[in-house]
Order: sequence, then C-alpha cells, then structure tokens
Amino acid sequence: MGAPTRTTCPYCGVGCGVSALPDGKGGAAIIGDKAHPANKGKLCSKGSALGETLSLDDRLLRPQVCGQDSGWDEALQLVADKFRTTAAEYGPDAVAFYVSGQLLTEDYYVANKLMKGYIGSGNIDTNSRLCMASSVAGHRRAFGTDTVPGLYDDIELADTVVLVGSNLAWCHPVLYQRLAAAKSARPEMRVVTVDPRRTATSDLSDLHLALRPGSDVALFNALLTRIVDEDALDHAFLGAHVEGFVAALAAARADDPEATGLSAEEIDAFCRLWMRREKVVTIYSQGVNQSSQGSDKVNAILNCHLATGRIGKPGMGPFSVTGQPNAMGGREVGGLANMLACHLDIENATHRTAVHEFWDSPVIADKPGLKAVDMFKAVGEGRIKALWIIHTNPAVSMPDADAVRDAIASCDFVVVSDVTGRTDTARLAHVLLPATAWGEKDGTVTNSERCISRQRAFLPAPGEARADWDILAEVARRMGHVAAFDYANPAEIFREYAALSGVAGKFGRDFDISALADCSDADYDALEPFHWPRSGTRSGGRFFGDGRFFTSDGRGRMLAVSTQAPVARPSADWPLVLNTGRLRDQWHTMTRSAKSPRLNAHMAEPYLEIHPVDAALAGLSPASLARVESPVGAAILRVLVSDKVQQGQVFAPMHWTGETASAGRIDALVPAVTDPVSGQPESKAATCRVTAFAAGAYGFALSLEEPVPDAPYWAKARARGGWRCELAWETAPQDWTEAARALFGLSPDAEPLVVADPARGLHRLAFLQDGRLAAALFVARDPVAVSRQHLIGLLGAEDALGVLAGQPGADRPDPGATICACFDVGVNTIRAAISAQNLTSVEAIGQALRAGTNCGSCKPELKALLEAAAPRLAAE
Ligand SMILES: Nc1nc2c(c(=O)[nH]1)N[C@H]1C(S)=C(S)[C@@H](COP(=O)(O)OP(=O)(O)OC[C@H]3O[C@@H](n4cnc5c(=O)[nH]c(N)nc54)[C@H](O)[C@@H]3O)O[C@H]1N2
Ligand SMILES: Nc1nc2c(c(=O)[nH]1)N[C@H]1C(S)=C(S)[C@@H](COP(=O)(O)OP(=O)(O)OC[C@H]3O[C@@H](n4cnc5c(=O)[nH]c(N)nc54)[C@H](O)[C@@H]3O)O[C@H]1N2
Ligand code: SF4
Ligand SMILES: [Mo]
Repeated sequence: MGAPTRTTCPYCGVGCGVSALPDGKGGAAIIGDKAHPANKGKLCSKGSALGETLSLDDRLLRPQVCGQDSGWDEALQLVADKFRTTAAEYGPDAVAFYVSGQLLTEDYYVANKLMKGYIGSGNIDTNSRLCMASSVAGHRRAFGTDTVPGLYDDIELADTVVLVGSNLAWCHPVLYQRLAAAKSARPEMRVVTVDPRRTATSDLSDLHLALRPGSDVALFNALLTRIVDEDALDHAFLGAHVEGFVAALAAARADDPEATGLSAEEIDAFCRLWMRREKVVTIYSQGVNQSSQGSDKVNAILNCHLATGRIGKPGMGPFSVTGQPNAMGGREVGGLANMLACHLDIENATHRTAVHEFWDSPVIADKPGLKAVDMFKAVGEGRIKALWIIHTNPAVSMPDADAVRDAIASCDFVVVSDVTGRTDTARLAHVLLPATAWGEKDGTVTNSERCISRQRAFLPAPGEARADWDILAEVARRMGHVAAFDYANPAEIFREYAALSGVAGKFGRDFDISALADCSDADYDALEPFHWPRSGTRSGGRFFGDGRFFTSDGRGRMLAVSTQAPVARPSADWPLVLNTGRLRDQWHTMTRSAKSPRLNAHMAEPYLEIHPVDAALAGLSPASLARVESPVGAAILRVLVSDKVQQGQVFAPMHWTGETASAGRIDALVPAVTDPVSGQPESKAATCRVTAFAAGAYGFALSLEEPVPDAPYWAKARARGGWRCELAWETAPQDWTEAARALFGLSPDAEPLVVADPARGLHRLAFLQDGRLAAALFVARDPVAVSRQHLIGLLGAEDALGVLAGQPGADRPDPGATICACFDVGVNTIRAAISAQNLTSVEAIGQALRAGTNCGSCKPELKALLEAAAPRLAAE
C-alpha cells in the first residue's frame, strides 16, 4: 500500500475531492478530501461507494471488431480509414462524434480539435445537449458568455435559497448538505423548492411550490412584475449595466400567473421571500433545462436577478448546477456543436481565424454542426455514415430511444469507446474500443462553480485499455495529422489548451487560464483545485457583480419571455404527464453505480410513482406492475403509489436499460421534442397512459451467478454475494423447476428443494450446491412478499434450509430495503428503533444505529421516517 492519491469524484457536478488508497488487490479505500473546496471532506452515498465499482467484471479489456477480439493496430486503422474515406467521399458532415460531459477536458479537447480543425465539420455534440444546453443558451443570451456567476459559498451566505427543478438532495448531495448545515446554523435562512412533485429536497424547504409542469416562466414573470410594482429594482445597476428591461417587463405583465396552477397566496409568499431579503440564490437544474422552453425558463430567472442587481455578489445570484463531473469543462473546451473552444464562437469569423491559426490546421468548421437530436436523425436517415460515440449511452439516454437505437443499428460504421461492452449502445458497435476508467486515467474536470480539479490515476490500466485522449490522438495521427496530435501525456494537451485560452482572453473572453500555459508536467501533476479564470491579470472570484458583461456593448440583457405550454399536452388518449429523473444511489445508465450491491439496495427496480387516484382509476394496486405507453414507446414498471406526485402526473427514473430490465428504458417513451433555441430535449413532460400489466405470476429470484431471465417483465441487480431479480409472467410457466433451471443456467440434474401450493399459485424452489444456497426462486400470484434483504443474506450460506420460509425467524429481524447505504441500515431496522427507543431526531437515529452519520445522503429519508412515525408516537 502506498500513499493515498488525491483525485475528483467521477459522478456529479459538485466535483468533490476524493482521497483513494489502493488496497493492492485492484480496489481502493475511498474517503473525502478535506482540502478540496467543494466538499471539505464530505462524500455522498455514491462517492463513498466508489471503491465497490472498481472491479474488472464487465470491463471491456481489448478492442473488438464486429464482435471479435482484435488488436489495437487493426481496430484503430479501421477507424481512421473509415472516417477519412467517408469524409472524403461524402464530405466532412457525413461523419460525427457524439461525446460526453464525463470526458476529461484533455479528452474533450482532442476530440473537438480533430473534428472541427482536421475533419472540418461541426458535427461533434455531446450528451450535455440533453443536460446543460438551455443554461448555456440562457447564459449566452443574458451575459454574452456561458458563465456561472457565483460560487458554492454563496449558497451558505444567502438568506433565501430557491431551488427550481432541482432535486439537490439526491443529485448534488454534498451541496445539499452544505445548504442544510447552513440552514440549521442560521434558522432564519429560508429555502423554497419549485417542483411539480415533492422530493427529498422539498422536505428541507419552508415553501414548496408544486407548480404545473412547464410553467416556470409564468412564475418568474410574476416575480418580475412584483419586483417592479414594489420597486425592489436596483435602479443604478439596471441603468448602467442592463438592456432590455422595458420589453422584458411588458412580456412579464402580459403573462398569466394562473398558468402555474399555484394560488395567489403561494405566489405572494414566494415573491416576498425573494424580494424582501437581499441575499437570494436561485439554483436551477433539469426541471428548468429539460423543457421545450428551457432557454426561456433560464432567462426568466436571470431577468429577476439582473433587475435587482443580485448577481455575482456574496450570497446572491442565479446558479445553474451542472450535472456531470465535466459538463462545465466540456462547455469551456467547445464540446457543443455550436461552440468553438475557450468560449469562442464558431459563427464569428475572427474567432474562427484565430483558432485556425493557433491550431495551424488544414481546415476549420465554419458553421455549427448537428445538435444531438438532429444528429441521430441524420444517422437514421443515412446522412451521417460514420459515427463515433464516446463515454455515453445514447441508445438509453436520448429521447425517442427506440428510434435512436434503430438509427445506430442502421448506420454504416459505428465506433463506441466505453469501459464496458455491456451497454445497449456498445452492443450496436462495429468497433468497440476499451477505455481506461476512473482511477486509471489522468486529466482535469471543471465543476459547477468553475473549479478546475485533477482526476488522477491510482490503479494501472487493465488489459489493453487506453485513455480516451490517447485513442483519439492515435486515430488522428493515422488519419494523417501526425504533428498536431503528437501528445505524450495529458499535461501536454492541457498546456496547449491553456495557451489557446490566452488567445480567447485577448478577444476579451472570460475563459482564460493562460497563466498555466507553461506549467511543467510536475506542476500539472501537483495542480491544486482552482477557480478560473487564471490569467496574468485575473484569478478566480465571481463574475458580473461589477456590471461588466461579455456582450458586444458590455451590458447584460433582460429578455422578453412568455409562457408556452409544453408541446405534448394530455388528451383523452394520453391523459398523464410523464416526468423523469434521478434516484439517490444510481448514476445514469447504471454501468458503474450498479456494480455496488449497497447502492442497488436503495431501489432495485424501475418504477412508476403514481397518485392514489390515478392508480385507482387504472386499477393498479401498490407493488403491482404497470404497462406505460406513450405515442412513441412503452415500458413495464413497478407501481409506487404516492401522493408526492400530483394527480395527472407520473414520475419514473431514467436509469434502467436493456441490460438491467426487460422494459425499463424510460426514454423509449419520451418524444424527441426540443427547445428551439438550445436544442435540448424536453425530458420531463411526455404524455402517456397507464394500464395494469396482467401478471399471472410474480417472481423473486436470487442467485450466486448472474441470472438469465426470459419473462415479459424482469429487472436484475447485483446484490451482496450474488444477484437478485424481480420477474413477472402473463401466463405462469408449466414447469417451475425447468423455468428456474433456465433462469439460473443450471444443468438438468440440478434438483431443487421445493415447497409448493399450486392451488394458490405458490412455488418456492431452492438450489443447493456443495451444501450451500446457490439460487432460489419465489413465485406467487400477487407481488411476492418475502424478506428480500434477509434472503440475500443467505446466499452462499450453509445453514440455508430455512430459506424457503422466505422470512427470517423471530431471532433474525428483517432489515428491509436499505436506507443508509454507508452502514447498510434497512428501513425496518430504523422504524423499529424509532418506535422502541422513541427516537425523535435524525441525530438520535444516528446515535442509535449510525445511519446517516457518514455521508448523510439518507438524512432526508430518515426525516421522512420520523415524520411518518410521529403521529403514532403521539398517540401512544
Ligand atoms: N444520484 C444521481 N445524481 C446525479 C445524477 C444521477 O444520475 N444520479 N446525474 C447528474 C446529472 S448529469 C444531472 S444533469 C443532475 C440533474 O439533477 P436534477 O435536475 O436535480 O435532477 P432530475 O431528477 O433530473 O430533475 C430535477 C427535478 O425537476 C423536476 N421537474 C420536472 N418538471 C419540472 C418543471 O416543469 N418545473 C420545475 N420547476 N421542475 C420540474 C422533477 O420533478 C425533478 O424533481 O444530477 C446529477 N447528479
Ligand atoms: N428521460 C430522461 N432522459 C435523460 C435525462 C433525464 O433526466 N430524463 N437526463 C439526461 C442527462 S442530463 C444526461 S447527462 C444523460 C446521461 O446519459 P448517458 O451519458 O448516456 O449516461 P451514462 O450512463 O453516464 O453513460 C456513460 C457511458 O460511458 C461509459 N464510461 C464510463 N467511464 C468511461 C471512460 O472513462 N471512458 C469512456 N469512453 N467511457 C466511459 C459508461 O460505461 C457508460 O456507458 O441522460 C439524459 N437523458
Ligand atoms: S456529491 Fe456525491 S456524486 Fe457528487 S461529486 Fe460529491 S461525492 Fe461525487
Ligand atoms: Mo446531465
């Protein structure tokens, strides 16, 4: 064991510092880095579980061409030849890269340089189009640059924090914890959440506004109107530094606050909390961005901050929180099809010439390329004939995902760079290239507050895996661009990038880190987290508080924006609005987070959150299965009846894939509707209908080896020591022993222990191998009621004879679904302790059970359990 390596978490845009100590067996102990400004030592459940995701199972370890292992030489030559000949024959716009906000800046820089400067097309877009594009567009319209004004410290300094379309507790958990701690230190602080559904985040808020989906513009227009009517304007700031006030106000006045569906009292309370306290931070995320009017939503928020001068000053400002660890870095480096690099504009001839000259490249893209949705349409129509997908899984995460999957499948030549071959997208590749993963690679990322941090390797590259920048550079060299892509290491790329940012700085662009253009390899290795800019003249800090913007005249812009209804409206055929989003313990398409059994124990299945009235109307009982259909696709999901969603709305997580469930890819249902300005898809407002999935039999299975289910409904996940799987059949199989053998891949002579009551449709089968429990299947006509965590604990055990009881004996209580992932504390354990020990606070639960005392991600859920128990305690 050596010294710990300081690196950065590869998940969300909070960008927490991590300290990793390799265990010498391929794993590592992970703790928070106390010296990192983003987290000061804290980590959330996902960050804390990083050590469990490092194993090599599932990893892609060598290149594959058409499903066969191949050498790098053959694979890279094929990629280079295909991209070169396709661009030569059909023009540069016949090829495309689709990349990711999880790429490191150095990887991104090389991909962008190759496409825009050497292939000569703008056709490089990124999954940040699905994520941050509306914020980028809103920032650029208002500020003349895509820049987040403030710092995380502002959240702690604010008197009012408004969270719009952000489930911070689950999606930016360490930031949420900073907010929660600030609120408990200063109880006068007020938190408002604006979200059609109640979430773990809204549990913290003093005011929750369950507005109608898509109606945020009307809410902020109502606020702007009130700001003017009560003269809460900052006249000096407005007069000296802002254009567009009159038109913006006229549009705001013409808008109808009733579009929000909120009462006049609610809007009034919101306006008062916003206007009467000077220090206001408005945090926003995908409930704003992922909308057919996402850019207008962003500008409606920015308008209020500009009108009151509450921007770029301590404790004040609009704050778009980025999703991916390097979403911000990708925006800086020009990863979007309509940007160049270092905040330079592709449509500005002077900027183009400068970049062209800096790269000394043969060509330079002279127009924006296709944005993600249009890019995959062009792939489907055969206009793009060679596509390279890097570090993203569009067959799952793009809207109209079945059409995207079919488009990729129909493309002449598809290259996928990934760390695993087991993704819905990788399965469609002609060439599959093994990339090094987090912990094995080196580079930089930028978080939500413009802080650039190093990701550092602490494990060797496994098999033949290579870094993304290295793969890209080698393809570029094989395409003939030897000198321009002759990089020895990421430090060299970083220096070139920093030097280019100096060119941008000379044009007056804000993204300038040219002070690092001469850093040595050793300096780069030792680089401490820092906030950009870092030029000769400026270092870190906030933007725009001084009234200096990056528009042509240096003034900020208020925009005239008016509410428009979401494009898909409920109708008799499609009566429900489908909202989608994230869970606390999974990361996107689950290729990494689902390697951790404890993260899977939080929510092990794809589900549909539905209001009790809608559930009753559709004949859905709790824990049954629903068939969810939209005009473009369908899914089968577990029913979670809850009044956290409003009537007429349903919510489903985005995480499940063709690898983890039979019919859980939620983007199959989301039509490809986009914001006209940003091109960002409306991922939160599809329409759908819900019917009962008529299950003749439900099953729950567990096994040491991965099961291979063949049923209309299944969802599988790694569990401690093995696997768990939920199943359902419309018609029950004739022979359960045979069905179980097929599911578990067992030979025909494997004989189960069986308990059955065929008249009631009950069947329980357990397979022992060498006296140990190897697999078990529980079948019932209703959703299977067994103690799942208890049964999983018996996998591989010798004393497993009691397994067929399905429940623990009185001496071994069932912990229930995991709430605290760090200490593995289940919901039943917590409920029992609350009631037996009369616990009344989250801290008391922590003292009794340790739950919530490490990462703290489960604190909102602990609070909810306390609240649920409170009336009972009071009655006792
Ligand atoms: N655990 C976890 N954390 C993550 C990720 C993950 O996969 N897992 N992914 C990261 C990434 S890339 C991103 S982009 C972020 C996303 O972070 P968030 O944006 O916070 O997460 P979401 O769950 O997508 O959506 C946020 C909320 O928007 C609400 N919403 C829906 N429609 C509307 C509307 O019309 N108006 C308003 N005001 N709200 C609405 C939804 O109900 C939802 O609660 O999370 C990052 N963090
Ligand atoms: N319905 C709906 N759809 C959504 C959203 C939503 O809220 N609702 N959110 C959207 C948003 S905000 C986002 S950001 C996207 C995210 O969607 P995706 O980007 O498609 O999701 P990920 O699972 O993060 O995909 C990352 C891929 O990169 C691979 N990978 C991991 N490490 C490396 C590496 O070092 N190198 C390479 N080459 N590959 C690696 C992983 O195995 C995985 O296959 O989803 C979008 N789609
Ligand atoms: S909040 Fe959690 S997921 Fe996000 S960077 Fe920090 S540890 Fe990673
Ligand atoms: Mo995202």
